[in-house]
Amino acid sequence: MSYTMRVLQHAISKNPNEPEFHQAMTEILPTLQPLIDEHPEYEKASILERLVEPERQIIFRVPWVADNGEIRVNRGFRVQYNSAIGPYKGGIRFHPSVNLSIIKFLGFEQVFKNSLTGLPIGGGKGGSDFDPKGKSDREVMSFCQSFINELYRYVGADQDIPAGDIGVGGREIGFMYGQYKRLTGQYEGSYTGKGLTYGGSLVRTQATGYGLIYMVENMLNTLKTTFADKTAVISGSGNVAIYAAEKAEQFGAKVVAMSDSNGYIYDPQGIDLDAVKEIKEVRRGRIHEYLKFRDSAQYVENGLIWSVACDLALPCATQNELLEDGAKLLIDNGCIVVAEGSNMSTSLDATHMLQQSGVLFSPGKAANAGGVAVSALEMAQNSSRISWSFEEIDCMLRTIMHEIYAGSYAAAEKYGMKGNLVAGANIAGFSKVAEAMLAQGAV
Ligand code: NDP
Ligand code: 2IT
Repeated sequence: MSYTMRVLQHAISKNPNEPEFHQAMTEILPTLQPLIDEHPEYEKASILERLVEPERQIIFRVPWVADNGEIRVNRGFRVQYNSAIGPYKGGIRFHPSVNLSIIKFLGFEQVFKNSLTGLPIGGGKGGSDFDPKGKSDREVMSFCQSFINELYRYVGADQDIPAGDIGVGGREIGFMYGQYKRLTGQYEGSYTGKGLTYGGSLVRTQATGYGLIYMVENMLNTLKTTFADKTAVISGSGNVAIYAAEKAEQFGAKVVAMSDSNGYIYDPQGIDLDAVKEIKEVRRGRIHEYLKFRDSAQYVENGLIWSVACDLALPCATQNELLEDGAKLLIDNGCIVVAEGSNMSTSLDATHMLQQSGVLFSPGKAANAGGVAVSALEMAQNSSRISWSFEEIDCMLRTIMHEIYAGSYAAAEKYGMKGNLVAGANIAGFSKVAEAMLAQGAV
C-alpha cells in the first residue's frame, strides 16, 4: 500500500467518530502521492504522520450567565494544527453543530490554505457549540468573555491569531479582543477582523467573498469567457455570501438565488443586496424577509438551492452543502464553474461528478483563501503600526488570488492532472509546509 494510503488508514482508525476530519484527509492525502514519489525524504522524516496530528488540541469549559440569571455551559475548542511556516492562524466558529471533528477538519484544511496564500501563517481553528442565534448582545458578550478567560493563555500576536467564521463576525471579535486586552494588558494584533477604529483592516469584511470572485475571474479566463451575461447562485447569506454577491454583480453577473438554513430566495431580476444586508447585517433576521422587499422574488422553504439553473454555483454556507443530487442538477442545467466559498462545501462524490462532467471546480482552500490572506495583511499593518488604503489591499488580494489559481493550476498540470484544481491546490499548499517541516527537524 502506498505511503499516503497507509497514513490515511491509520489516521482514520486512530480518530474514530470524526467523519468530517476523515473526509478532509481522504480528499487531501491521496492527491499528494506524486509529490511524495518525487521526495522519498518526506516518508523517511514521517512528514505525513506529523501533518495529520495537530500540534496541540485545547478543549475547555465555557460557563456564562444568561439574561434570566441562569448559568449555561458550552464547550470551547482551539486546535493548533501546524506552525511550520508561521504562527497558528484561523477562525473561530460558533454554531451548535461544532465538535472536535469539525474543528479538526477546518484546522487541517487551514494549514494548506494558509500556505497557498504565500504569506507566513501556520494553521489552526477554534470554536464552540454556542449558538449566537436569538441571544442578546449582553449574552453574546458574556459568552465571548468567558471563552477568552480560558483561551487567552494560548493565543497571541506571534503565537496564535483567531478570526471570524460561522457565527463570529465583528461583534464577537470585538468582545473577544476587548477581553483579551483586559487580561493581558497587550494592545497587539492578536485577533483579525477587528473593527476599523481599533486596528482592523480595510477590505477584511469583504475579503473572502471578493477573493472568491477573483478566483472565479481566473477560472472564467481559462474557459475563455467573462462574468458578462452569467447567472450565479450563491448559497448562504452571511459574510462570505454577501460580499461574493456584491463583487459578482460589480463584475456583471446576475445573482438570482441566496439562502439561509431555512430556505432559499429566488429573484429572477437579480438579488437586491441592500435588502439582504439590511436583513442579515442590521436586523440579524431570516432570508424569507426578502419577500417584503421585492415582489419579483419567491421563497422556497427547505428547498435545494442547486435546483435553480445557473452558470456559476458558489456554495458559501457550510460543509457538505453540495451533494450528488445538487451536483447532478447543476450539471444538467449547464453550470460551468463551481467555486467553494465555504470550507469543504462539496462531498467527495459530488466533487468527482462535477470534475468528470467537465465543470471547472475550485476547492475552498484555494477559492476562499482571500479572507485569511487579508487577515495576514491586517497582522502586517498592526505590527508595523500603519494602515493601507482600500484600493491597495484590494489590489493585493486580487494578486494573491491570481497567484493561488496559477500555482494550483501549474501544480496539477506538472503532475499530469491538468484542470484538477483540487489536486493542484493540495500539492502546492503541501509543498512549502513539508519543506519547512523537514528543515526544522523532528518537531
Ligand atoms: P456566517 O455566519 O456569516 O454565515 C453563514 C451562512 O451559512 C448563513 O447564511 C447561515 O444560515 C448558513 N449556514 C450556516 N450553517 C448552516 C447549516 N448547517 N446549514 C445551512 N446553512 C447554514 O459565516 P461566514 O459567511 O463567515 O462563513 C460561511 C462559510 O465560509 C463557512 O464554511 C466558513 O468556514 C467559510 N469561510 C469563512 C471565512 C470568513 O472570512 N468569514 C473565510 C473562509 C471561509 P443561518 O443563519 O440560517 O445559520
Ligand atoms: O476559514 C477561514 O479561512 C476563515 N474563517 C478565516 C480565517 C482567518 O484567520 O482570517
